Amino acid sequence: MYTTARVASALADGSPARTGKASGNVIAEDPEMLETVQRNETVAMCLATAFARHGVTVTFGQSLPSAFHLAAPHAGIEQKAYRQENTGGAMADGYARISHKVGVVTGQNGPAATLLVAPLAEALKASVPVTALVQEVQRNGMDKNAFQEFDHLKLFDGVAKFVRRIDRADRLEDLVDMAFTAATSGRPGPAVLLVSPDLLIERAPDPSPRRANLGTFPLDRTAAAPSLVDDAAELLATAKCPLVVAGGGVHLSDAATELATLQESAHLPVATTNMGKGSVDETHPLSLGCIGNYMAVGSRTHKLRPLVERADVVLLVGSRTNQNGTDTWTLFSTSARFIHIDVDPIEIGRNYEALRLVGDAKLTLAALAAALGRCDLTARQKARAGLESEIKEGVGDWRRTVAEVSARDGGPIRPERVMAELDQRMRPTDIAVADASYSSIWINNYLTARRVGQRFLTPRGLAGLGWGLPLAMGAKIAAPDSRVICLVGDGGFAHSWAELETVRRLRLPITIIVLNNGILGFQTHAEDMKFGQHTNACDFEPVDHAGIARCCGVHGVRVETGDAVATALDEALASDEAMLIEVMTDPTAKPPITVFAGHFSEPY
Ligand SMILES: Cc1ncc(C[n+]2csc(CCOP(=O)(O)OP(=O)(O)O)c2C)c(N)n1
Ligand SMILES: [Mg+2]
Repeated sequence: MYTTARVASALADGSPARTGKASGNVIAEDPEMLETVQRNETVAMCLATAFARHGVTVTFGQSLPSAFHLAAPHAGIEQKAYRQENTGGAMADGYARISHKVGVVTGQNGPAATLLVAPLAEALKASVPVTALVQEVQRNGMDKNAFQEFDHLKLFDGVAKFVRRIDRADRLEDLVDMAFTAATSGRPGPAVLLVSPDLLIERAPDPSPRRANLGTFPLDRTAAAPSLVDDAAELLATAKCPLVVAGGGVHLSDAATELATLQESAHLPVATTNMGKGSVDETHPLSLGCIGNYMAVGSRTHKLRPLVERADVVLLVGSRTNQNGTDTWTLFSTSARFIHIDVDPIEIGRNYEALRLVGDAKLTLAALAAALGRCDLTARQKARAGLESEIKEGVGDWRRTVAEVSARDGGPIRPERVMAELDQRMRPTDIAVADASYSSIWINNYLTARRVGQRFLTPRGLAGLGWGLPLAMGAKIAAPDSRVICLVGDGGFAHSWAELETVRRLRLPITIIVLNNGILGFQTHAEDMKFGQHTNACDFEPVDHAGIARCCGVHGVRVETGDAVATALDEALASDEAMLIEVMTDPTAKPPITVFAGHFSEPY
């Protein structure tokens, strides 16, 4: 039997193993071990094969655990190498959101593991199944302050649904299956598997009888009780002014088609939250657009707020009813009745007591549409024309309000101009991705979902800066045939611009638009509003983002006037390579955030 500890030490950090020999390449010095590794008869191969069984074809990694990554290609799994773990985790997140498969990120123990906390936290809050495979120190070094040893079980406890260490080869597949089940079942979310490098190069155990693919979500679909669905249908059919609010759970459940059927057949107006953007076609006459914390003048839904506020029956679908999605819980009438479809029972009634439809959105919406089909829908039919003209008038009013700013030539450029040019060019199959801060609002307020189920990715789990670019990279890897457009602010982009080299290396033809207003915009304006001044963190020295792109081998151009935006966009969207457009924007421009009303003249 070979001494796996020596090998593990060598693989863990590249330092020479304490073998007494000068070389750190100890596998090569041990013929039996070398043969096992080279023949791929290792636990690492067994782990890769188990991941492949769950449909994993891509991991986001940086070499470690090395034995896993060296074995994985033999199981059909390709490593997409990131430069930094924060962004690697967000790439896995973007990949999962688009592919409906588990996103896998891998990383080293200690410092690398700590950097995975942030992306897993976002994935937990946004209900995205990401599995992190994290290296442990070798088993005989545990609890001895081994190099980069850290208590990973505790570290990940608050950001994952499931955290386990694989200690024995013969339990490996059991734990892998539990991790994938945790990630994809119920309310999806992150799972973490910890594994020591010395275990990975042991000889593989006997083959496991496990055959299931547990790597797509939702894993299990359960519908709400039929009698409750009938009650909900009756409430909606007889309401004076019903409203559907679609959250991110609609996308997670792949339920957009069922929602569209409900909207059309029961004549129901549908608004979405940020995460639910695209779950309905926004060119449909009964689609309001996004509602939440940006409904001031300049918002598509500004004039539609009365329609939301007078709703007497609100159907919430896959929503956390969080602060932004409800404009700090002020959007709905206190006398409204709620029906809430959600796979997570704890979300139902958290903020609005509701008729509880615990279940998968797809199945439950289909059942609800069928139940409504058995109801008398005369009231709904009668109300439809009035609703459609109210929505048309509201959206028309918005377009007139923002027409001038959206057409402004010259500089500094207004983001509304950029969005107007982009919206004209968006295809139904395009995926738009934004970073946190204003970028999320620019895309969700100004781009139009042109089909049922179009995707707009925003890091709204925690609204962290730096997610935009890696989410877009993951999305592009998941959907290579879709054009992916990524909008980021200059502050947020600084969190992740190191990945431009990765964009180049992985040959990801995405369009990156950096809105360079030279400030932490949202932060600045929020402080100005609250304190009449802002701190010295808010203003940047000039940065040449197009130059940074070019230095990393990515085509970069700077645009300084509104009339030059179209040409740059056309070039980027037609290119089969990545391109970064740096847009020099007006630092006073603000999206229509409701709490700004009264503090800045509208539209801002
Ligand atoms: C990781 C992280 N750090 C800090 C914040 C707080 N924050 C929210 S918006 C914002 C300003 C973002 O500036 P920028 O990315 O340039 O976008 P802009 O608002 O200027 O368009 C900050 C610092 C955050 N959301 N996430
Ligand atoms: Mg900025």
